[in-house]
Amino acid sequence: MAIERTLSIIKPDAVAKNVIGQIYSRFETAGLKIIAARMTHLSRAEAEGFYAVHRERPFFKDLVEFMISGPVIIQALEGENAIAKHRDLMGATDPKKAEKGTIRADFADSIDANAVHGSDAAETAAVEIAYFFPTLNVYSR
Ligand code: RTP
Ligand code: MG
Repeated sequence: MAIERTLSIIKPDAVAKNVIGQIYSRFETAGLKIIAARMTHLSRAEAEGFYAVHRERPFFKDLVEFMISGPVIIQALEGENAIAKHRDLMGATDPKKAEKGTIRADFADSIDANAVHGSDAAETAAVEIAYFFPTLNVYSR
């Protein structure tokens, strides 16, 4: 299986719930290494740029408002099959539909406040990692 990288965000609701460590622990248990990380409060322009693919969707405005409502933690994860593995850990977009034991089932409140983001494909992962870590120094271990 290929070693991949993916972009992960712990969204403002999960940061506010004080579950950063619990979410990081799930990444580590699943064999995903945190190879870059930073905490930031996104500007409106940063959030709009990140979610540009969703610009025409009805939920875009609410999504941007939510993502700038408080600090987030952004990380690049690396591991075997990292993109799909991370999405399995997250669970379905709507926490009501997320499988038991997933991050969204355990920590998310709604489809808007859904705790985490994860890249959905190799191409988007590369773009998203470069968006937030333009000068990524990878600490391979
Ligand atoms: P993400 O990008 O955050 O990892 O989540 P995802 O792939 O599961 O969902 P996506 O379709 O990419 O949508 C991005 C985020 O927009 C919000 N959303 N709201 N109200 C709605 O119908 C709706 N649909 C999506 C969610 O916060 C979702 O994570
Ligand atoms: Mg998505």
